[in-house]
Amino acid sequence: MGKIACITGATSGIGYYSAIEFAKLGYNLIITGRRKERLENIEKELKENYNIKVLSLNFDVRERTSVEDSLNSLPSEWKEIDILLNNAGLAAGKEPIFDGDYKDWDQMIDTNVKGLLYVSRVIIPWMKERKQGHIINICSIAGKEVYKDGAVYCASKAAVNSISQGMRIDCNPFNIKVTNICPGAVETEFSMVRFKGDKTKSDATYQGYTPLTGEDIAQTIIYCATLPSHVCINDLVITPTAQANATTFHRE
Ligand code: NDP
Ligand code: 8X3
Repeated sequence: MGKIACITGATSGIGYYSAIEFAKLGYNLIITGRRKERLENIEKELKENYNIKVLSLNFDVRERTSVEDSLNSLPSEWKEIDILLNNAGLAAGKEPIFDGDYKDWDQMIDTNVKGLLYVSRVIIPWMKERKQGHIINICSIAGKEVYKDGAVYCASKAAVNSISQGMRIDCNPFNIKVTNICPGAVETEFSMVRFKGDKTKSDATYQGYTPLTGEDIAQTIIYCATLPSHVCINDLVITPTAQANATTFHRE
């Protein structure tokens, strides 16, 4: 049935734009997210605009049983997944560790780390069986460097960084590529989620410079996904030109 990409967190931002870029290349898509109506609208949009098949799976990556039941219920032809884009994730809150909210910590660790593992645990054996596949994990520059008031988000992404390395080693005998992508500032719903709807704080994140867009990261993902079969980008850090590292921005 042609190539298949499975994208977690396709209801907005990087995941949404990646779905569009993969659709342009003719990939059939499995798209996931918690917001059911959005997911269904995106499924409709993709089917109308591109000549591809789309399946939407509405689950929370933190709920292991839902992840397993949902993915395992896929028809067998849909299990032949070529690309797994582990993108679903978030930051919740930004404060010193001693003021941190337990619920935010749980949400970040459960989503960014455990959710990514739950999805991968189901899909990797299918890739292993077919001796082909490409896992693209959306990490962050926060997985490479720690910044003030971001200890737990940074730790969750440092875990993704390590998991990507471990996956690459374990999947190495099975012709499975693993790419870890670490973006700096990308203007999506990310900051509105992090600051819990505080638009002033969210807007301030992107003030005085041109941030990356979801499309920029989607195109980078496509670059990694379309290289010859013997070439694998292992690790890629991408920032706006105005961002030198996790904390240094040139703002006008
Ligand atoms: P968005 O908030 O726009 O998108 C996040 C996506 O993740 C949404 O589709 C959301 O879907 C999904 N998601 C969040 N929690 C869950 C959950 N528990 N179960 C299922 N899906 C979930 O942000 P981005 O596009 O920016 O973020 C995508 C990834 O990129 C994240 O992993 C983020 O950490 C990472 N990243 C972002 C950067 C940035 O500056 N924006 C920079 C570096 C990395 P729904 O709410 O429908 O469930
Ligand atoms: C998102 C980028 O710098 O806000 O992962 O952590 S940052």
